Amino acid sequence: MSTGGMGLLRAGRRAGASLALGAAIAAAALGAAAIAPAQAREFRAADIQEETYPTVQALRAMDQLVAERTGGRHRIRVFHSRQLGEESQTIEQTRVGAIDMNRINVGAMGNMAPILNVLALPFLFRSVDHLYKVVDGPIGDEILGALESDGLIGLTFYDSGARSIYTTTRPVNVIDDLSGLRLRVQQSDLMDRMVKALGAEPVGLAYGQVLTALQTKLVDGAENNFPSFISAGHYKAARYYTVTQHTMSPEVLIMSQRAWADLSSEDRMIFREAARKSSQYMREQWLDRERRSEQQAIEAGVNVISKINRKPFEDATKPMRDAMRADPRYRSLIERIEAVR
Ligand code: BDP
Repeated sequence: MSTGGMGLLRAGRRAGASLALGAAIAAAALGAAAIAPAQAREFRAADIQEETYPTVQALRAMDQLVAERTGGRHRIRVFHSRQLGEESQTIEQTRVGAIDMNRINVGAMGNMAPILNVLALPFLFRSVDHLYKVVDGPIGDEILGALESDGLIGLTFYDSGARSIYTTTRPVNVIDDLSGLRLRVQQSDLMDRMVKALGAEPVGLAYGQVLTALQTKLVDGAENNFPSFISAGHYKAARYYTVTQHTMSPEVLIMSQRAWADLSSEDRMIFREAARKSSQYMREQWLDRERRSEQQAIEAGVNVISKINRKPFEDATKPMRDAMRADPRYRSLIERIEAVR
């Protein structure tokens, strides 16, 4: 939806009200009985990132696609900037059906949906291209489908680039520099283990607390992609960003089973297709945002350390990949991911 999607997004907000009105008039004309199987519904979607962030824009694009395809019967209302709470809270609320849709990072969901830990494993993907091939293909669909056993409907993946380590106190040039540093991680056992494997001390904190934690020296650093580093303001406190690219954990869009049950099979197809298209639309924005955020960091005087030897970081986390590969639930999945060329 390269050009169409953008136009659609721009026109969408204006068209939204008239679409809904049109649907209401059509419904009145048809009579209540005729519309009974396809009741209009507004779906509440959560995203902790701020309004201009590409994932939030993707959800808005999805809303426009859904509105267009359902004649305004269904809409998605996006609550960004942690309006519905931090990720650990919204995940639970989505599972019980209090929130209809949620855009979450797979790293933050691993405790609840362990299969997603596979995608968050450090140094699993050789490149962004490798990640794209996996999440866009049958393996991606398989993982989304598997979320049903965790009480959720997986709709699509969104980009999140690679995560890297940044610090306030001293630069990290080699793995030994991490020794003794307290690093903020997502609230995830896997991320705890990763930071320990790298020789630092993990501190699990909600996203909204990270900037203050960096400023008050509760932690010495954190890890995230360039767009989050900039948009959450972490660069103001962390003046060293080391391009470790230790994980490429993507974002995932999930729906509650309760909301899914409200959709007809035709509407489910519409939601799935709109989610998929919003992900393609997001990808175009993402690459640009990533480049701009890195540039912003450099312009803000952050010391970006990109020439590092990643091998020791990769080696130190190998036992994590081996342990997960030894688990019969994930062995074949990991081997198939590694075999994707
Ligand atoms: C960002 C993700 C967000 C996270 C956050 C974090 O977009 O969903 O979970 O990182 O580190 O990159 O908490």
